[in-house]
Amino acid sequence: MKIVLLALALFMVSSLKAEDGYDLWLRYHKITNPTLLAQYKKQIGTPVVLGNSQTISIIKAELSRAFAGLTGTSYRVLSSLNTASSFIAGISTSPVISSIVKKEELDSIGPEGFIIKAKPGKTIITSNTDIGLLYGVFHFLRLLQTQQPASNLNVISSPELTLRLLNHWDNLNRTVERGYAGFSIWNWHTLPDYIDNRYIDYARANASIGINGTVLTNVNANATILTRPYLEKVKALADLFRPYGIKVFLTARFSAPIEIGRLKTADPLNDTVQRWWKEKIKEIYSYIPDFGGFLVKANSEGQPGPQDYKRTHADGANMLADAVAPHNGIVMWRAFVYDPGSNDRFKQAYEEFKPLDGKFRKNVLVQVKNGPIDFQPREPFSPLFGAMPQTPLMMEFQLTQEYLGQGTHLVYEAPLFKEVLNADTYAKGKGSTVAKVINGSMDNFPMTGMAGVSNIGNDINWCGHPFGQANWYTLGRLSWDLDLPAGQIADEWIKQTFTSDRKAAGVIKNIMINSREALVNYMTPVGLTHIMYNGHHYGPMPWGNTLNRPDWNPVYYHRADSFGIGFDRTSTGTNALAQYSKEVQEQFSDINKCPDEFLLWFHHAAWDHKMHSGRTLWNELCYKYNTGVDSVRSFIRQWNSLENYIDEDRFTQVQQLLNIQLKDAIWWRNACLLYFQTFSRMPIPANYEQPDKSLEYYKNIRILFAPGNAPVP
Ligand code: BDP
Repeated sequence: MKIVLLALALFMVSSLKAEDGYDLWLRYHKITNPTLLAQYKKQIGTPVVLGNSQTISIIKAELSRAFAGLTGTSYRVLSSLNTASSFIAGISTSPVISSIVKKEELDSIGPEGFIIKAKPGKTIITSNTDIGLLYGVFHFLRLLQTQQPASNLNVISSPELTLRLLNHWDNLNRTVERGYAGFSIWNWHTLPDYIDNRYIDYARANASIGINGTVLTNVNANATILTRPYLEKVKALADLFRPYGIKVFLTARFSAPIEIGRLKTADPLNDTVQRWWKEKIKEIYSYIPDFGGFLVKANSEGQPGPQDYKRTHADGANMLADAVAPHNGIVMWRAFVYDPGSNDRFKQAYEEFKPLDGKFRKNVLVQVKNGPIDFQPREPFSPLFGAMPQTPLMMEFQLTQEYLGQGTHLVYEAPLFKEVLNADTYAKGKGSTVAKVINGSMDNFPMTGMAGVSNIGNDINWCGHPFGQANWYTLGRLSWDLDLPAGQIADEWIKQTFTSDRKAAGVIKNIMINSREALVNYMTPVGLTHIMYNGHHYGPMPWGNTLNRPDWNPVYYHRADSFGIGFDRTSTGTNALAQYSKEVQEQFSDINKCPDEFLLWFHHAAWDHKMHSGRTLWNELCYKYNTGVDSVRSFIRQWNSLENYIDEDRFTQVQQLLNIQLKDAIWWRNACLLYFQTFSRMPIPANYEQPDKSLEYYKNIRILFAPGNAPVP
């Protein structure tokens, strides 16, 4: 008996081929459950894909590849119907489809939606366009890969947001600002002549999760991208991406008319400047007829912008919007601004943008980071959401984990994203969630969007950390359907990426779902924020106080002193809370009612302040920092239990990274508690691990070359 079990275990281990992660969630491994396999084979039967276009060819190739992988049998995907056709994909105009799918159903799904109907032995996938069909096919393949029943389906699906975009912070020299997965995948040097296969796999991966646009270049923009040789390179990418439904966007450096146009000014109200942009944009569209438009970072962190000429953000955005409008282009104008003069960085975006509500052209969206500061482990929602009813606001999330352990910490971000989307702005009474602002339903905007700052690089597995892929996956799935629960997205991703073994998938999910809170606990519990190392933001530096701008220094954010810790944003402090609606203010303004996890965001609380947990604030900090470390220990134990379920390469890779994460979590805990203790003068309760090094030791740690801290080109 023992020998049989051993043989079985050995077989399981050796049957797991080493994987490098390149295939992402599109692995199409063979279905091992015989009942399901038989059912799928019956549904596939003789497959046919109707139509004729580049996208249709892509669909056929994907189906052949997927069906062969999933069933272990090769299929020829036919182009025309015959009596045996059992799997039919085609757009709605083909008669065989219109006889099965109702017109109202087709009308309801718009240009990108799809319909899947299946009964035993017959599957129909349809849509109004080839791109919708591609999405439908990928949805069907997702059902098979996640081992869902496929013989009785009635799926009618369309995207909730119109713009579902990746924002690459990629420089032309291939460094990636805040990139932790190697260099940029865009090889500008060899484009347009050399087409890396990775460009196509990138497009496939995005299409498989509904991402329909990509901003290729860094928000800290380089005007060179708008010159002819580079436009030829951009065109090559746009041509490749088009049949996958992906539009290309660029960042526009506001001073481009001076830098590459040899004008004396970039004043948006100057005729010559306006004309220059119109001509430049005409030129772009001559290369890329469906160019999406621009993403702009202006008058932020030293970037040029309309305020250099005493004009407003609206003046700047509208000038570009007018120039792209004749070509159906759009402008995404970022609200990430924080003037050095402001008394609270939290308030700046609202102060600059709220007065401009209603002043933007119809083809402008204002792109707002999820929180008021900067992609912290936990932030309250940005007060701009709900405050600009006459302006479509896009969500900007950060997939790359600049402040979340970068390429070495396992952090599944969907719980963070959901927390923000579900937050209630009360802008129009109870239930005015951020999701409803973003999806346009609250103020009736037809154009809506969500952007994820990309975590993709040229590492073999795309995202550096094998679990980084889950955050890319989340962006696509969530911008298609904001209601998708974080747990469901994780389930899908795990089954496609690692294993559909119930027990193993459950363990991985448990790690993922708890990972973000674990990170908050060992980095910035109780509402602490921005206490990372200067510049590259890797590791703790709560004592940081040497940078010129106060609001770049950690001490600005935590304000620890002998009385207590935290940033008073109530009426006795900077009154940033006043930017929220009354109901939101009420949740946070009373120090005794404010939820523990946001306490130090809004209050300067005494060290012995009584938390809801019953502990004093100091003891709560000790508790949370230790809980965070313990969580990582438990992730390691859980992961180690998966050795027989995951291929050796990825198993070992994640194992090693989790060990780094534990070292870092302990570093964070010890450094922060020792430092804050110099103010609280209270002991770390004896039931917790005591730091084994001194504060001086932690202060002397120098991380000089953390990745991603790319200088602006
Ligand atoms: C901050 C990053 C910086 C970006 C900036 C932005 O540290 O590298 O340029 O955001 O969003 O988080 O513009």
